[in-house]
Amino acid sequence: MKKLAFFFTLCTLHLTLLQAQDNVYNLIPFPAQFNGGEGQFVVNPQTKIIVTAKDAGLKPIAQSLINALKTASKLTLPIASTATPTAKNVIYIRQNKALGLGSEGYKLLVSADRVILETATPQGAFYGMQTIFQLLPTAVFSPTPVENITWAMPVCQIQDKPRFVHRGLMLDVGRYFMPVSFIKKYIDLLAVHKMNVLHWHLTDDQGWRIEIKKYPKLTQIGSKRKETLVGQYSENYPQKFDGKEIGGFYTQAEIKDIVKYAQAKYVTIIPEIEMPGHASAALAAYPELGCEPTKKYEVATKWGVMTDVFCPTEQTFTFLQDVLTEVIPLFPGKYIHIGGDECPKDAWQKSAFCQELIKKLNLKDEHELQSYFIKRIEKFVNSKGRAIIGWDEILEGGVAPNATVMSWRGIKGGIEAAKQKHNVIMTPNTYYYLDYYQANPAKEPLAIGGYLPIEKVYEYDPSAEFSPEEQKYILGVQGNVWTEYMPTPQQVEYMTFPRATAIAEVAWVPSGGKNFEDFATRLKEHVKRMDYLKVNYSKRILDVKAVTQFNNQGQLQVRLEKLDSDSKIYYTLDGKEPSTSSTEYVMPITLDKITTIKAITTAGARFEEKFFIHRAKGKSYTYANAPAEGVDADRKKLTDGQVAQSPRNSAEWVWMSGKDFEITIDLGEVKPVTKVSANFLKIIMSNVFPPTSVEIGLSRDGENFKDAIAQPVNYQLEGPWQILPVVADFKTARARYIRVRAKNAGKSPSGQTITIAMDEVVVD
Ligand code: TNX
Repeated sequence: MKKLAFFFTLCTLHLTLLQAQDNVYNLIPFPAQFNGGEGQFVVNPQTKIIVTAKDAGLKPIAQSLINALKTASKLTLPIASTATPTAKNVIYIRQNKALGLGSEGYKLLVSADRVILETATPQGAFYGMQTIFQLLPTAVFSPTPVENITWAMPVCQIQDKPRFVHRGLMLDVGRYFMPVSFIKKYIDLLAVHKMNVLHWHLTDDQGWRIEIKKYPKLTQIGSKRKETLVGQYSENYPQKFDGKEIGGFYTQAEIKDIVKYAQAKYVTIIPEIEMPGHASAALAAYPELGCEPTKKYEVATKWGVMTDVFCPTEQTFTFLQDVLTEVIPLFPGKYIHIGGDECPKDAWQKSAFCQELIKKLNLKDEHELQSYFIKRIEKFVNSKGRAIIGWDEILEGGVAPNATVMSWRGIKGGIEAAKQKHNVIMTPNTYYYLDYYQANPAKEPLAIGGYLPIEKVYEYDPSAEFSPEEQKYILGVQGNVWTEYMPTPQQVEYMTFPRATAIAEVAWVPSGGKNFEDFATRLKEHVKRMDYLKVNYSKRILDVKAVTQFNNQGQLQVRLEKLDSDSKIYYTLDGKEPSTSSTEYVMPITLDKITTIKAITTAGARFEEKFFIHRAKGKSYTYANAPAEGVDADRKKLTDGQVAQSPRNSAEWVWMSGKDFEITIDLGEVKPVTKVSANFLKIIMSNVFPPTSVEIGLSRDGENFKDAIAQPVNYQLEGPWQILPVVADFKTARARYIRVRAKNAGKSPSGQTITIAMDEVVVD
């Protein structure tokens, strides 16, 4: 919530706050230059929109306001074509070529008498209009009339333009086809956020989704897979498939329609045709394009990196050039994305043809062969007046001369490309992979992995670690939405928003102009716009999160945190449902026994979590065999009071590969011990096996362990992954040291090294 006084001195800020009627500006992305004011411009039945004859090109922008107000307020504003400088109660939209805010910038003045939107181009006017929508009451986004609203805009002065020219989202329709209506909705949402690129990932191992007239089998065969893996790669043993055919593709007519739709919203669509890897679907249709033409290629039914890739034969180049010859005219933008990522070289290594070619072209290895491949395609695309974009792997073996690089494996590819004076688009998986979890994986719908909460997405600075010279090559940023685990548009919306809203702000506001707390407060109003637009965004923005810590007396304290600063938290510790008459949360809660904290917030969120207080909590322990470096680096995970609830939170577990898992906990003094338990994982597909047996022993001196209880761990090999508890009941023993020894079974039935995963040793 940027307030009237945001840029004033502290003293003025104080005075204005006292007036209690501050204007509130919930603008996202927040404008580059902004001054608030007092009072408001009220839209009423007499309000006119002015667009003069010379600016007729801006009429569609004016019309969008008329339409929205007509729908939400039943007001029908007329467009007038003559303007007098002193006219009141008008919204005047006009072109000003000398504005100096670039082709996407605009200037907006809202006073009590009139609103003036000035821009050099219709695109700038479009963005100015998005700001007008956000200044109006949120109900202007309503698809049905809303009563009892004053349709007013708070007074302000704005001069705005984006930081980056590329502000995008990538949508993967290769893994799951998404209907045309949804692609249009996605474009609408990009535009609402002043984003201007849809990178459309149209082909992958699991589906080819664009009609190519010369090669009908691409869609007849390549757009359909016979079934899909159930759950994650390792979730079931053996892996399970759903037996349901998945298909779908876009005809060229549909694509033209979508491109036209996007143009009206100033969204450029960059098509991606993957090569030389991620080609299983194409090879299923045309096996002669692979290095083993007699192989039975199939449209892939599971996820991951496949070894079925295009063979760099003349036949393949002819095919790809024919495909591009049909693709290029459909998409009027400058760029064609040719993929280039994750191309295993196995098939090329085994192929006599490839090895010959490497020799003939005097290449060093298969990486240089890939580089030759991409350079040849680039030449072709350039000859059609277009430029290529490729994933950062195209740097390996030498980057094609005019290529733009998309840095996805972190930021190093981007920096490397900029050093070589190539343009870059930053889409690092470390910040912008919207297929990663955005909240606790144990409570979220299945996702690919990782953990990227919105605050981390927001925090990313695209120019970090680039030198000032290298920064000039950054075209912009983009969130990537890979859909392996997003079979429906609803799930895509859930994963994309509101994290993409954070990306939109990073892409737009000047360097150094962001503030997460302020953003989070504005976002609370912004999601109401999303409600009107029927977007299934993640409500995690409202969530309460618990962070545990120990005070200096060694007591466990729970801190309740939330992203927005102006809602309040009320909680109970006795299991009762909380209400606004429960205790208000003001400081960390100290716990001395196993407790369930239940909380609500005035923003409508609910929270519930059980905290395990046990005798070993916060106590130190030692390993007989240290786990791999970086795993449990602080030696805290096994006694931190947080009991991992799901194998998906891999960071909560301690993994020990190829060895017995043995720890000794020191309670600090001899204490009564009645029960000791620990959890182990079974993930057969990943060679994570429970121990063959677990021995839990007690000692007073750390040397002589008595009363050891050894237990076999029983489980079934087949079935889904599992958490297996082991409990040793000591009734009335006393001890200072507790030793847990879990025996590694050695080799799996298929001869692989076994990993043991354990979490929280709970001592009662
Ligand atoms: C890597 S990012 C891929 C995609 C996957 C994604 C999953 C990139 C260029 N390739 O094929 O869908 O990881 O996060």
